[in-house]
Amino acid sequence: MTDQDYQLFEQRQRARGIDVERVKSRLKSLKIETPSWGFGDSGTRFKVFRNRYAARTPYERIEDAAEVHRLTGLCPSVAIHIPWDKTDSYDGLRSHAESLGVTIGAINPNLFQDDAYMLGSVTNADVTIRRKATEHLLECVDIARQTGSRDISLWFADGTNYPGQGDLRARKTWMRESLEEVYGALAPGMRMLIEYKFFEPAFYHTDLADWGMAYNLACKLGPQAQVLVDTGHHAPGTNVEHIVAYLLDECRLGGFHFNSRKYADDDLIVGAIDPYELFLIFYQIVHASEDACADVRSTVDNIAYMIDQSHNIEPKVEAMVRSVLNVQTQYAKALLVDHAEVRAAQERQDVLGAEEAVRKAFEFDVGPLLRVVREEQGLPVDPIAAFREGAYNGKIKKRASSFKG
Ligand code: PSV
Ligand code: MN
Ligand code: MN
Repeated sequence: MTDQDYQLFEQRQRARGIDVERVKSRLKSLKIETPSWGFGDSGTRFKVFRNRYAARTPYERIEDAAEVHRLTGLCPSVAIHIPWDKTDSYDGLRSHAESLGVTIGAINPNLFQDDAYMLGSVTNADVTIRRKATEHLLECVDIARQTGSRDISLWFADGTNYPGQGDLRARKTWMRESLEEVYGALAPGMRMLIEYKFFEPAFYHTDLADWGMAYNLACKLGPQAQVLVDTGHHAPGTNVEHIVAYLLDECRLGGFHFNSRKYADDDLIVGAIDPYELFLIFYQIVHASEDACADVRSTVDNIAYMIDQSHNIEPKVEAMVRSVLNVQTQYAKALLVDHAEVRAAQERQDVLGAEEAVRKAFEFDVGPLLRVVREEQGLPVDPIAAFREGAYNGKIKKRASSFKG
């Protein structure tokens, strides 16, 4: 790739009326949160293949996250999972993160690991288990205060495997009661992000099966409750970008958990299987960022972009770098859509003209653009190569000496 490639790119985009400097500045402000659990040995329903270089403590997981940020400039915060990242001193964890140039992001409670939750957490028919679950959520709000986190990110494994196993409407009420209490404990400015999933680990029903249920709950709770879209949590064929557009229009889209799925909740590298879907999600976001309504624009500004992937066979830091670069690439392409061209085609009811106007942005090679953006930010032009050759890779290799396979 040469400067000529970039010059050509810039000329072509200028000729289309795209403000390339604005595209660059929007790319420079993209922030994607990485998950601590993606750096340790965790995840997958079948088997965890232990990785000899995986981070072993919350502190090391934050160090890996900081390395991803150092390489890409895209990941200034890291989400933590409680109790996986439990520590005696959240102040200490916070200072550790800040000393490495990152902050602690969303707090993810864990309501699926304890034996007590086998038949549900906040929806359990046993009031003492519901209480335990609510107390854990309140503990996470308290942790968020200490870490300076804005978002509490909620995913529930709650559901049933058989008709009649649970009272679906009672469970709905119990979940709302629990979340109302937790909502009441949020500090001003904090948000509760509500994630849905249509199956797994329960298979007959899940208590928050889709975006509509999460949306309804968020509306009942209040403006600090928002919906979190995990791209892996939909039935095949679901139009995820439509859900995104709908929630944006209702000012209830709080964030994303990015990953790719082929059959189930695979936690594969985002953009690896269906980059066009990711592009179309960003197309909706970029379009909404120009909305006439200030509340819609502000919803866009506050979207928490997060990765939710636990790599099981991939080298962890590299897989995370690949993931955030894939997100950046599709965002860059979405920034090249000429919305006036799309609108004009829509107005003349030109179906294929409109489709072409969107798709052509996807087909541009944004490699030269991203290279220049990285150069201007003083970042490695090829972050994966920089990681492979860098000192940090050597450092994590030393973890192997204490590896007990
Ligand atoms: C399980 O499906 C899951 O992947 C959810 O998406 C959560 O966000 C994540 O685990 C972390 O708890
Ligand atoms: Mn998720
Ligand atoms: Mn998931």
